[in-house]
Amino acid sequence: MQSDEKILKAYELAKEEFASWGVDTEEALRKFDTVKMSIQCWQGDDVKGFEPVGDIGSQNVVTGNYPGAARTGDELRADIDFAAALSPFSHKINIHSCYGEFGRDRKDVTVEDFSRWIDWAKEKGYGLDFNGSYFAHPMMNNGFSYASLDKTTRDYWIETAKGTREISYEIGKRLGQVCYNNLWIPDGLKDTPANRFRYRDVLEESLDEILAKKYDGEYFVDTLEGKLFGIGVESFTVGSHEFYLGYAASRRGVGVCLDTGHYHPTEQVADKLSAVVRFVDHVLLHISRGVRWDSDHIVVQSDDLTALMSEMNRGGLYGKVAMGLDYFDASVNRIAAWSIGLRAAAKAVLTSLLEPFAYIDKAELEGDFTARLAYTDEFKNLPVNAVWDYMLLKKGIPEGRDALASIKKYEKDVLSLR
Ligand code: RNT
Ligand code: ZN
Repeated sequence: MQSDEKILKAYELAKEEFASWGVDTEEALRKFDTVKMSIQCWQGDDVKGFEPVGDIGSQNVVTGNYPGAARTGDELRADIDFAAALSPFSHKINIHSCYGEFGRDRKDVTVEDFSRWIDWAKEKGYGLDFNGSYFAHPMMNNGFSYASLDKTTRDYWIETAKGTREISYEIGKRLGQVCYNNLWIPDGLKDTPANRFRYRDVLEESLDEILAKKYDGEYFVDTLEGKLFGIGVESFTVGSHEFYLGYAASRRGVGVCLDTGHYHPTEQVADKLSAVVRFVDHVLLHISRGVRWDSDHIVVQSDDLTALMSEMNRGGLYGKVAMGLDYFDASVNRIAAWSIGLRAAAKAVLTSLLEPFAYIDKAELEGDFTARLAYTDEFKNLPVNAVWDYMLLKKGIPEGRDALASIKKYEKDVLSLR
């Protein structure tokens, strides 16, 4: 553990260094406190949820069987609390309709099935976000939900989706803050379809029906999450990025969710923000780490993540574009999985707030691309970590080594007894 004195000394030096670049570290820290990050509940139990559907194949492929997964709502909430305490963000918690606690099917759940989540969120000061679960269910029809050509299948999932909007709106109202209702469906084909138009006609019609009812935007936002491909649907995904982008851009009030694992591996979501936010009313980011494909690896520090947050800050998007983590890894301690991702995302946010952007912006305006490149590379070595340590100290959050030690202790005392 570093001594407080050392952290404070290093911070004073870093503060001077940033000031010499025209950056006020205190201002950056104040801004940091306005940024919210949604924690994906499903990292804690490998996207299983609490329905009595049995062990049915899922469209979300989870790797590993590390001991200690949460088995009940109370265990999952306790684990999330533990991870949240290791993160400097203010948090929302992102839940799925398969996490209702009274054993009802996801078509029949109402806001009451999530009352424990809501009471807990209220008590801890978290916001909540919501998703319909369109996977791992007997009514999935060869991997299709409301883009299915089969009417019975489609109708079941359309009703389910309508219900999730009702629930999200009620959650938002009860918590007095916006609840994002994210719609992601895995619907797609292993091999090349004969008629792509037919599937997309069906999806458009289903969405029109699902989204017909309007809700008060203060408490509720719809987002549609596209995807390039998934395991088993390599050739065609009905709800592609372009489909939802076009859909959302042509309807007021509908948003899109951009998941950083859902594009060709060399595409960067950082590059998409400035294009999307001008035409679509709401944007939600799912922060994930694809390794070769949408592999939902734990988020760690990377150039892509830094670029994404940098773009958020440069575009003034904090507070406008919502953010949540989205990955699931069962091969390591699940609490560590949350904490590593949260802390990596938080470091990227802090880095973005400390970036002496004016230097590169000015260089670009003046056509001095030499200076733009030189400064950009120089900024990578500014003493962000000294500000990070100071921020953790001020918030009473353990530094890296201590965070890991506390997770190991929780594993021994709590997780290993499950
Ligand atoms: C899947 C999507 C989706 C899910 C969660 C569980 O590729 O990213 O967001 O990960 O809803
Ligand atoms: Zn996602």
